[in-house]
Amino acid sequence: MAHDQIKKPRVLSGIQPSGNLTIGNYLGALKQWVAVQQEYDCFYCVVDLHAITMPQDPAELRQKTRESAAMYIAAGIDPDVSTIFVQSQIPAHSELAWMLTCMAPLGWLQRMTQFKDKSAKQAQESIGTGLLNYPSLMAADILLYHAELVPVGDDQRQHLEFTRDLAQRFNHLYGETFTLPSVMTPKAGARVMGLDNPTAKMSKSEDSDNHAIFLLDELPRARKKIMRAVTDSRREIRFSSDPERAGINNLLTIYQAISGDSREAIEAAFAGKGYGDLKRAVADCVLGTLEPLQTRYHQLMNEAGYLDAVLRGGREKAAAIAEDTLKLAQERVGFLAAT
Ligand code: AQP
Repeated sequence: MAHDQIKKPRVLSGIQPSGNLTIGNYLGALKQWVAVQQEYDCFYCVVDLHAITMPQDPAELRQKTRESAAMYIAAGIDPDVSTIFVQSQIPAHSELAWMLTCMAPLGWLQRMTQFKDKSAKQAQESIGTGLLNYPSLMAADILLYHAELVPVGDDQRQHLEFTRDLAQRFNHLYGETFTLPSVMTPKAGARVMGLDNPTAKMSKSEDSDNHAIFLLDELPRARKKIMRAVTDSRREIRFSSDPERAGINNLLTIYQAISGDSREAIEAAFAGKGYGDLKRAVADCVLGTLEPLQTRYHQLMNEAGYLDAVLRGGREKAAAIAEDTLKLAQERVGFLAAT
């Protein structure tokens, strides 16, 4: 077999179009996606079915779905190399998710940190059961493509464990069907914290002015947010796991994730300097990332028909694989095939 015909192992990951993408989404997910796209056969989806586990405005959801796909490309995903698609356009995701939901133990789902955090913010009677079943849908996304690797931020590790457990359960009950995926998280930037509250994860749907750097923030605004980031009353610039130093640690981590420098080199570079110097340096490297990304984003949003063509091609390619896996799973479970 010629070298270029050897099948590459597969990668799958996605981001919810539940708001504007943040520097957390970029450092935790997108940057890793770009890094693996030559080595793996990558499938990147905009997970709109996941987004509706929380209330969404329909027009805004449609708009954010397009914007997210465009942001994948602007961040460096090459649609000629990787497959980009919209989750809800492939019904196999919902169909396999139902089968997996039926075999997902309630106790496993109730233990998920994301469910506990997000449900705690709502009145009990208004929590949609989709929020509880979110990990079963995520398992379906991954298992449909026999993905071997799933590049995500730290907050999704638990859902990956759940996916492996559920795949094992299915394989045990019905015979070898699914590939067990491994998680991949970045060395730095796996959990970017809120600038206004560095003990909470930076989230795109958090409703607070100085919380997140959005990838489409105007550059002066992004700089201002960093200069206003919550720190502490000490002076030393060092990486630390002390919760009281979470603000400085977060800024250093963002700097490390973007610069690629070692912790030792960064601490040495900031020795004897003040928090203002650190903030200015973080702002410079964040803006250095945002500027080219925003230019590419606006270019391709202005190119009529381009994004639709990418998503159409992605859907066709992804659907063929997903439908095959779904058919196999349906057969294993005992569904009567249509004739
Ligand atoms: N703060 C973060 N640091 C590092 N990685 C992060 N990710 C999210 N926030 C951070 C990673 O981005 C990918 C997409 O996440 P998602 O949109 O599917 O869901 P999420 O993890 O719940 O992200 P958000 O931004 O917090 O969304 P909302 O506010 O809608 O819940 C994942 O790989 C995630 O780990």
